[in-house]
Amino acid sequence: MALTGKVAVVTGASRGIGRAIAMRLADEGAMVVIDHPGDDDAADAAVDAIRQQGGEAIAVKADVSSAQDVDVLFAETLKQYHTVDIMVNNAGICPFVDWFDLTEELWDRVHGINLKGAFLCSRRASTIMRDHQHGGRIISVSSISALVGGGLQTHYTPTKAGVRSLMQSLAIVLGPYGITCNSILPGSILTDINREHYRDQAILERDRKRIPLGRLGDPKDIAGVAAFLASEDARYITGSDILVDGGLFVNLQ
Ligand code: NAD
Ligand code: RM4
Repeated sequence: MALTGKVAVVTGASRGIGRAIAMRLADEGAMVVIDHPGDDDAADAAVDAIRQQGGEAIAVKADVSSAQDVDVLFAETLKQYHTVDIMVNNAGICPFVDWFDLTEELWDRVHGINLKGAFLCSRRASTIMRDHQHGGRIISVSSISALVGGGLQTHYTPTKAGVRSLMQSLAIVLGPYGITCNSILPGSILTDINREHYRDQAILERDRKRIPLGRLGDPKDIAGVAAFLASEDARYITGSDILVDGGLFVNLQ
């Protein structure tokens, strides 16, 4: 119970990696705000699952790419739990698309959710942490895609590099306030974001074989790292990132 009494906001937490992070932070004693973009049933189910384990959580509907919605997210958080100690920027989308079919509208939507969303939430959370003078943790779910390209992800990889870079710059700005800012770089984790892509067994098998640990990741593989970065044990880590990819990145030759 490393996080007893802490308040955590996790974006895009009704499913996948965000849900696993929310569950794990709640297991560690945190009160968790489950942000979702209108995924009411899944968000309510995540809240129920946390409460059944004796934890504390609420769900708030807010599209992270909208400044107004983000204001609602933090107003609800303050109303219910009075502060924010841990901000997890997790919400993200990646509709796999050929470069020549990529539209300006899709480019803007992916940037709005993945990168601007992290900006809006980090700005609000860090302002509260600074004003309440208790420090804090900002943890962003970037990606291995911050380090390498993706042929069907030309709109997406720049957002993940951007999120990682945002955490590096914020580490400098927010260090004096006792706020650490770090990124997690997951490799390939089987979730809704890539389920359709991996329906092609040939692609699934090709990617699995590239991973030295022999399997795609599970959301829980990421949740444990988020809990560590949120904990007191990670107090001297900032501006850093942790690659959680089963060895995929180093397997080049
Ligand atoms: P997912 O599709 O299961 O989860 C994405 C979540 O983001 C969903 O809960 C969705 O409702 C939410 N979301 C979408 N648009 C939103 C919006 N406008 N406002 C708020 N929430 C919104 O996929 P996932 O794999 O769990 O993805 C979570 C994060 O992990 C993403 O940022 C993704 O880029 C990153 N990531 C995933 C992988 C992977 O292989 N699955 C690898 C690296 C990084
Ligand atoms: C990740 C990474 C994964 C992919 C998801 C959608 O950042 O590129 O391989 O499955 O995005």
